Amino acid sequence: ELRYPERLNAAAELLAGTPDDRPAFRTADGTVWSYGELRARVDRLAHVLTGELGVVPGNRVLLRGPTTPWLAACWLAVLKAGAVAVTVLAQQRPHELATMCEIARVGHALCDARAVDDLVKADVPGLRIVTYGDDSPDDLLRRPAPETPYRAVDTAADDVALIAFTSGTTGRPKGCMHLHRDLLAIADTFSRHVLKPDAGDLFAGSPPLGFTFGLGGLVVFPLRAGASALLLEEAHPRQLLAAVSEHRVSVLFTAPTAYRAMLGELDGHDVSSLRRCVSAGENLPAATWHAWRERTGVTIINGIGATELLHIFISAADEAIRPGTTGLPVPGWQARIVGADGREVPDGEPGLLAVRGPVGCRYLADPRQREYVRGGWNITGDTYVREPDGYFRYVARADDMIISAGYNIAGPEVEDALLRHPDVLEAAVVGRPDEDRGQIVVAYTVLKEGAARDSEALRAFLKSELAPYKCPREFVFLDALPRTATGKLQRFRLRASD
Ligand code: 3SK
Repeated sequence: ELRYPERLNAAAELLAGTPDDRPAFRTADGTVWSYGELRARVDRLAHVLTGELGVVPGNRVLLRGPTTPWLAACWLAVLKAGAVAVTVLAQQRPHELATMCEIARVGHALCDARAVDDLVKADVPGLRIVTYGDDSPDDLLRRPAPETPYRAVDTAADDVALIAFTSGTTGRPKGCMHLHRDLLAIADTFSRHVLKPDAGDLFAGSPPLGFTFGLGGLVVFPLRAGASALLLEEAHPRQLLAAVSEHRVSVLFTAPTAYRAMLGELDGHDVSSLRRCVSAGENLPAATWHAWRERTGVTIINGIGATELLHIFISAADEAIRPGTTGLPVPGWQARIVGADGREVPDGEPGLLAVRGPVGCRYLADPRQREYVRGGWNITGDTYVREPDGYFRYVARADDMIISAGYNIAGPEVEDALLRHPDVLEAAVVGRPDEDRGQIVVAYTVLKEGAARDSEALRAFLKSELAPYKCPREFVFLDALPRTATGKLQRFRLRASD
């Protein structure tokens, strides 16, 4: 069991201990911030926040900008000052920002000057916006402040440190409150026991810091291990590969789609520095896992996480990996499969994934809390099976099961089969209402460059891979699949497009 002192400031903890001259953050253009420089900059920012800006413990401060060391430093400074960081994504539009500011009662915003227009358009009453990075005299980073160390506010381990928003794949955003101790707990469970980083590691990845997958993988885990992170403003698959080769990245965080896209671009890139590749955000098909291992020699660490639970709670590494499954509960976490009545279902049968551990879901003023937390267990909304050997295998999002002519069909199983076809780059399979069968299976695919749009060939291929009732009745070819700002597939948009 994890034990933390009653008084705890997560930012102070993450910044403590590593020698001043060790590298903390790097950027693609070769800039390096040492731990000493990071500490000094965080302290300056914390002085500005609590001095000139009048931020007091408990105030909510919105952070918005591309993934840069300054954004990470602002996040640490907000926590060090005892305030609550409210993280959002650079892609979120004015009305979404306005809703999140209203829900979280945000009073201040620290915003990269390049991302400020939409925040201004959000027109949030009483919001004080301070920009950084425009080199103007009132640039946050040029404001006068003492150069002296800033003494971290004496927060309780149970004080809220972070409000992270999740919109799921649709609906009004939900603010998830996370405590100072939660931020250390994700490092002391998943990172410590599965990732096992050391001080020599260089982390990089595509998820932004406004998504807790990125905040954990690119800030919390490297700092907790005294390691460093390469923070990339642009992290599409091609840029990720270039960064891995050029900077010798050893720990990579990204999503299954990016691993598939990188497979098509590996030639000419030296990825021999990669030691750990983490995949989350969506289910990782076994075909992608095998293809990546064949080409790079690295076994991807699959994982399932949630904004509600901050980071990954089921995963496996090294010889414990079973491709096609997500893995086992991360040490410190418990997981089981339950029916709609909350009772455990036998191994091998699908049901709802229920988990509990050191971090729990705490929605900010949202009645959906009652649906997510039932009887002390967090119900993530995923349908899973626990195999007799204890491994957890993803089936579908609970509301994405297709029922056709009385058969239960998991869209992801059909997608996995499609992804085994050499021409298919991406696939999404949904149910479309049908008078006779209730629903029919429809496959949306994105083909690899140059491949012919041949639905008969795909149909014939699937017939050799799947029981006939699972085979799609219709195929639709798209240039790209609809995704959320965090990269999650929006199946509801495909269903609505019929
Ligand atoms: O939402 C997710 O998929 C996720 C995955 C890993 C870590 C954190 C999150 C929110």
